[in-house]
Amino acid sequence: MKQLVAPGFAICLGLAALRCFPVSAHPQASNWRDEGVIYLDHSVNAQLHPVPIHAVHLGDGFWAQRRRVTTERSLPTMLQLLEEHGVVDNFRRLAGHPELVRKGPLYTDSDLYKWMEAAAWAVASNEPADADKQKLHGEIETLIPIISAAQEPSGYLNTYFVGEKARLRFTDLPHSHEDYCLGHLLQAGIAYYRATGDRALLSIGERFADYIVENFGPAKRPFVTGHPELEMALVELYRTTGEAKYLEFARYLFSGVERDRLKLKDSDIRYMFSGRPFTSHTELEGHAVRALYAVSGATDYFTETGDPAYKKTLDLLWTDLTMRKMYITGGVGARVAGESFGDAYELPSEQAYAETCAAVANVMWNFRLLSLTGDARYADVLERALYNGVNSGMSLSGTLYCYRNPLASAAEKLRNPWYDTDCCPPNVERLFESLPGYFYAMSRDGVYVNLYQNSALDWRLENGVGLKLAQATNYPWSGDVTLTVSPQRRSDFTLYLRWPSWAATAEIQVNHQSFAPADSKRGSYLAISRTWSPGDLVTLSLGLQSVPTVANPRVADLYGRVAMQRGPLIYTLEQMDQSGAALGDIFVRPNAQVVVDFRKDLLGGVVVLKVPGLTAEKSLGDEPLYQPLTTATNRIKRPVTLTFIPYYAIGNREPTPMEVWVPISRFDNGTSSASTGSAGGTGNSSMSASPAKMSRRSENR
Ligand code: FUB
Ligand code: ZN
Repeated sequence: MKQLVAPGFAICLGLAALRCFPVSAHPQASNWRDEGVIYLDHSVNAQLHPVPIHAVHLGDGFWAQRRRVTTERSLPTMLQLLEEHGVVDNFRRLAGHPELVRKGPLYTDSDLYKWMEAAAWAVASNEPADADKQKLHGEIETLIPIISAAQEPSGYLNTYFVGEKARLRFTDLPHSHEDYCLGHLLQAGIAYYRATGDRALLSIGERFADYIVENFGPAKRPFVTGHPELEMALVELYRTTGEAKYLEFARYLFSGVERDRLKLKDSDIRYMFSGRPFTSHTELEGHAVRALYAVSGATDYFTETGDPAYKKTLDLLWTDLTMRKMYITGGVGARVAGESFGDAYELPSEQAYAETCAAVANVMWNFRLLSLTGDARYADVLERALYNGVNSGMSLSGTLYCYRNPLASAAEKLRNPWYDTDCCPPNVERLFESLPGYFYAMSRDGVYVNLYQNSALDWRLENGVGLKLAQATNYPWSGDVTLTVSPQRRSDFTLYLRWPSWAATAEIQVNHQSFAPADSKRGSYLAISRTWSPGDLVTLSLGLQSVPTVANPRVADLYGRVAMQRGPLIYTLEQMDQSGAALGDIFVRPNAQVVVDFRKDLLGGVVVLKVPGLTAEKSLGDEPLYQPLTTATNRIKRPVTLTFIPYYAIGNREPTPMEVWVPISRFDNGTSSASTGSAGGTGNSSMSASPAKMSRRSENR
């Protein structure tokens, strides 16, 4: 097979049926300050161009709070833990300290790289205090020479495969993680370059990438990514340097041609989600993080090349994820064994693996698909995973982390400061620190608001006209958003506002006049095309209701159960909030009136849902395992008020039984037959945009 790659020209695949696609031309010397988390300004197939992090200023609000904790608590404590567990010493050992012993599993290098990526995005952003930024910047600057000194003259860099183990390099590709560590090194180097213009870390990654490209390939030694990650990094490296060889190597990795030369086993191929042609996949299987990093990289590859076979496969796999294999939290990975996907509709709650890294990967994939297409359904999934399955991954204190994110638990201790496999903590950190780069994107005809958050955008339209957008909102507690649109001068463009699929209604006013966009439907972007003048005011009111949600009956574990969702947030019961009613004896009456209550004092300030329920008078633990249906339906129950908290806040007080999917009371037929107990709301129907002023109120669905 002949491969021709010339940026700006075409990529041609296959000798027999030669097909060529235009390849994006990424200029060699890009302007580092203009580059977003992923840099798509020159990507021929990208509909959206994410703005750089420094173009976004966060005001007080949900993500500002989470990011503040990340910068001020998580990053400092995590670096200390990485030091304590020898992760930095593993590099120092190769840099003049042979007396140090290598510690930890063979992929620890990647944990430090992820931390550095997170710190770099913090440095790139506007919110951290100068002192914090300087400290983080200084820490990266201190680490770079240590890493550099561990790099061999050939470019090879890995702290595990050294000395005695050097002979094992690239001999066990399915498990060695040399590729995975390089991927994270490149991503850290790119982030640091985009934050500071300093190529020092990037150059280290490039040298190792060059070593791989020079030594491996179709006519050289065979290579496969045992843990996909490198693909994404190589495409981003191509976008950053303009060097076509990196995109070409990504193509080689996706071609899956080395199965025979590497004697790969079928089980390895399934587990790795690589080693066979990417376009031959028909379902998501194997190790969840590997698979989702692979599809993210393939989306990047498609964004640059436009090979239609990739899009077809990506569509198939996305449908498989969202129709059959994703938790309601956006978490992914049903099985502990192999940290893997389960079969279709296999979504157990308590046994769920739902590794934080997999939810992070879900966000990364959907961000790429969103940028590729401008299709809001990807933003819906991104938002679901971000607010729930990723957000649960870090405690409110910023110092404890979930590795698994189950949807039910019998008081398991879910949060720990450190894991021997510490992949998840710095993964959440890098995502949170890069978040400002996700909120807005530019397109050829205007600007997209992907996520609602108190924030300001200070950037420019693609015709070069400066644009400021000021967004005021208390999202996700409120669905009201106000935007002040200020182009540098009167300009024609389109403002795209996302109508999340969870919102039944979306009302828009432009300068106090109702505005009805054409083709408006939930789960899409609402296009407001007009001549904008500085100071134009847009208000968006999203119908924010508590929505009892059921799963497809094919999910056996969830049949007869309901989860509460309000806006993008999934809710859960924790035992300690239920006034003594045992979680195992509880039924919810989902169609009864829900009362929302903003509790400033609770869990950093959350809206709780008070939902009428019933509890069995006698513990269900005393009932027989099997009994006639009529006996069961006649059991005596008494009314209780169930208090739901947002899922992301689980396990922040003490280990306690927890449950997202709650059995539905069969007595509930939509009419209120049982007392709502103490949940009786005030009936105040106006939800203030200010959480502080948000009092208890009833929500009718
Ligand atoms: O193998 C490296 C990381 O450790 C994976 O991404 C996680 O799933 C965990 O296995
Ligand atoms: Zn992880």
